[in-house]
Amino acid sequence: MKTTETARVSRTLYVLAAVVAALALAATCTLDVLADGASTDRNTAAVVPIPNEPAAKLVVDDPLADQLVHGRVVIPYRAENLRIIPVFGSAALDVSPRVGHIHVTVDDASWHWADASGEPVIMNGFSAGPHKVLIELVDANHKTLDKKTVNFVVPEGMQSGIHH
Ligand SMILES: [Cu+2]
Repeated sequence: MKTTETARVSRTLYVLAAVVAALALAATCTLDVLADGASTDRNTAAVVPIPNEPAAKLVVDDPLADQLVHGRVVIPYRAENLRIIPVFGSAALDVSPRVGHIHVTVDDASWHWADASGEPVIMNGFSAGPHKVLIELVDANHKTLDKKTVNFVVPEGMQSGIHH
C-alpha cells in the first residue's frame, strides 16, 4: 500500500516536473520566434498569417523500443500545419498560423489529458501486455482535427513505477 502511494506521488511529481519544463520551453520558443521575427527581413519572417493553411495533420511514431523494454512508454509525434502551444479558447481559432495541442487517452479510458508541450508523450507504470494510446490533435478550443492510435506490448517483467 505504502509502495503504491509512493509510486503514485512520485509519478505525479514526475508529470508536474514535465509540465513545468514544457511550459518553460514553450515560453522560450515563443520568445525565440518573436526575437527572430524582429531581427530578420519582414518578407522572409515565418510569423505572418498563412492564407488557406492546409488541414492540420498528426504524425505519430511507435513507442521507442529501447525505452519500452524498460517499461517506459515514450511516443514521439509531430503536427503539420498546426503549432502546438499552450494557447486556449475560441478566440484562438481565428489566429494564423493555426495553434492547438494534443489530448491523450490510454486503453480506452473515459478520460484523457491534454498536453501543449510538443514533446514526446512519456508514461510509466504500465502493466505487461498489450496497450493502446490514442493521440488526438485538437484546436485551441479542444475540437479534434486529426488522430492516431498506437498499439504496443509492454514486455513481461518490465512493469514500471520502479524504473523512472
Ligand atoms: Cu484540449
